[in-house]
Amino acid sequence: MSNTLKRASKFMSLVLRHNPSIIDAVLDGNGWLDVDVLIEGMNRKGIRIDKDGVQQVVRENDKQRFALNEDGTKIRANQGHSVVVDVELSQRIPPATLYHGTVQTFLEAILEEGLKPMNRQHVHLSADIDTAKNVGSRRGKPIVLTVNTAEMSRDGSVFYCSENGVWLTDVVHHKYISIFEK
Ligand code: HQG
Repeated sequence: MSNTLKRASKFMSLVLRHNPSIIDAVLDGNGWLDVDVLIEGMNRKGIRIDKDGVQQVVRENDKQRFALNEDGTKIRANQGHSVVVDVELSQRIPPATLYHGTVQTFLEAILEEGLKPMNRQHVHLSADIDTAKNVGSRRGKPIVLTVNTAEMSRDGSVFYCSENGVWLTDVVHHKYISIFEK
């Protein structure tokens, strides 16, 4: 993907997950925004993009962060929101273990209070260690935590899997967490 489209993609994450008002837009209850409104708003902010560009971002985004509706007139982020929307996540039984990537700065608090969604709607978990490492390394030297999801499920926790394969849950109590790799 060209650097121009990468920049557009980052801005789309901002609009569709966190701050639609930056282009004077409002997401509907399910997180959708009219593609035309997005394009017009982005162009007003100096980010040149057209319908083909938006479709390319949706197709080629490395983590498949976005989805178009059936007729391609609306777009939303698959997960990662801080704004309150219902992206109709499907409840799923997770693998027995999931992983969370973080960094040393947060470790003490996490081992004491558990994993919290912080600014997002959910705690994000990964099915594989490499993904968790990548998530952690956004902030520094990654630390990978193992989450005992089998036990969490037995104890009544509910898990969702987003369209792009990110596992989500509301909170993770510290008793289900152990350090996989520092
Ligand atoms: C930490 C990216 C202190 C948590 C990634 C994390 C992911 C605590 C940070 C997605 C804590 C929140 C989400 C506690 C959790 N005390 N710190 N009790 N509980 N934390 O960005 O999981 O590229 O909201 O460890 O790939 O890092 O945006 O969550 O470090 O899938 O698509 O608080 O974002 O995807 O940070 O990343 P974030 P995350 P995208």
